[in-house]
Amino acid sequence: MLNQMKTYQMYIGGQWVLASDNQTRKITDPANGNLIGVVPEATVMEVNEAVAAARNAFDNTNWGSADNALNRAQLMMALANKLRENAAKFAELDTLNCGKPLVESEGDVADSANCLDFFAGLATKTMGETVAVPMNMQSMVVREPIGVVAQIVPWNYPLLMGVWKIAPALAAGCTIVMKPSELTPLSILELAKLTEEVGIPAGVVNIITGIGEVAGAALVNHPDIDKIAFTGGTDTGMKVMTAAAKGIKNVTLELGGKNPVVVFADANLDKSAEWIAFAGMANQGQVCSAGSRILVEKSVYNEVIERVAKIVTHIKLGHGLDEGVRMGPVISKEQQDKVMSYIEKAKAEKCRLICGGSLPKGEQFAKGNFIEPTIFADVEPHHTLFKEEVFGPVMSFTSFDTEDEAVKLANDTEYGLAAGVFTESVTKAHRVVKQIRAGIIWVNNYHPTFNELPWGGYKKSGIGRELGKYGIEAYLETKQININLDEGQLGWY
Ligand code: TXE
Repeated sequence: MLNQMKTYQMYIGGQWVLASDNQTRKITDPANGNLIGVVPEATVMEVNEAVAAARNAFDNTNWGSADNALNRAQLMMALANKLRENAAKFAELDTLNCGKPLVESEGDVADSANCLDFFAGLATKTMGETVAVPMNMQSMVVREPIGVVAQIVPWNYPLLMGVWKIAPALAAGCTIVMKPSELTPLSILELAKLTEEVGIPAGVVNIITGIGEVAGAALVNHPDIDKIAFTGGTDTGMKVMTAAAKGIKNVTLELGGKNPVVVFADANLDKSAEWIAFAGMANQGQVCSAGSRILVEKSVYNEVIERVAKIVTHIKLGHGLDEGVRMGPVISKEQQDKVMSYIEKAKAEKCRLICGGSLPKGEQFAKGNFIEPTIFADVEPHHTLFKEEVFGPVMSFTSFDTEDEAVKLANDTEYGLAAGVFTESVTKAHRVVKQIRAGIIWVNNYHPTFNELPWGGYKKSGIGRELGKYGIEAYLETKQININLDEGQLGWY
């Protein structure tokens, strides 16, 4: 058990540093408000230093060269193994810092280590092509690392979202300046220590801690950044994309979702109900792919609500480190207020409250940002709850009559990240999957994802894909080379 509050430093150019003005930020446990760490609050000066260190490592060392690919792969596998050796510490730290149940953090740490191994495998498999062209030319296409990348990650998966970005960038041969969320920087700072221990060279991975409006904005606007990778809220994503546009920078965005889960009457309800509850309530609903809009065929509508509500009302709420807890607090008081304002709005708009809807009572919840897992029924497309991402433990239920109506409701959103379909009919499942405009679709399950597969959204859910072979693409440039095989003159002038 980590019970000692630690003071952290940022990692820039292989050095552990404080902010130049010595400003710090207190990091607290969202379950009880306890102080768990103090981190520097970066100024623009440290952002500039971190970018300079990354630029130097990219421009003046062989880190990104093809000669070094095997070394990069080996370093990444060493990092994966170090992470596994320290898995218990990392899981506990993420639970303390962001509130999620320990079983979820343990899964995140295991996924993070596997993600490093997966991309280590790709580090030595960057391949171009030769292309048959006219004019007696030998033409080829080669792939090269994109350069210095700015990576900005949110607080809902502090370690995993960081590794999803660090791993493909390292494999491609890029150098990195990462800014974790100001709310959850601890596990990424601990990971930086491991990068140092395994011998990833100074300047390749740089971590700055600070707020979005200062450190994040300075980073994405920095002229020496070649690419920005961002995961976070849609409004912030727009700002990041604006900065990318001003600098003509390559950008990938992983933003929000208002993800539909379509439940047909022929679904196996014994098996489906738990997946549906998990879709909406995992990680306190603070998941970009959370299945928060449950669309149910009318003949089983009440039965599905009843079954899911029964599961949800029995979720054990508490500190994520406590035995059996499956729901912790939301990340902050601000997030708690935001979620509660959505609950109040749903009540005011006359959505039917099935369960939850309040802050839980009891001494153990008094100092944390807990919210009762909440379900509303009879939520219509014009209701706020149907349209806006809540990012909290709140699910809405809506009924439909026909398959066409189900597809229409599923696509009635500005987002397109994920969706679920529950049916025992394989043909129906395929028909519906084909028509839903989303980047990830689960059939008869929800949430499992794999390092081998692309992750990202349609519509306002983002641009580009992380993970899989698609994930490394985001960190590679493409170069056309034409070699003249003709010995003669050009003969143009
Ligand atoms: O996220 P922000 P917030 C959604 C969710 C949530 C809402 C707001 O709906 O309620 O976003 O959360 C950095 N330039 N998601 O405000 O601000 C910031 O420091 C550069 C969905 O906490 O998007 C942090 O590191 N960077 C999401 C990161 O952006 C800036 C996960 C994300 O924070 C910046 C989290 C700026 N101007 C929230 N301003 C998902 N897709 O999973 C902030 N940041």
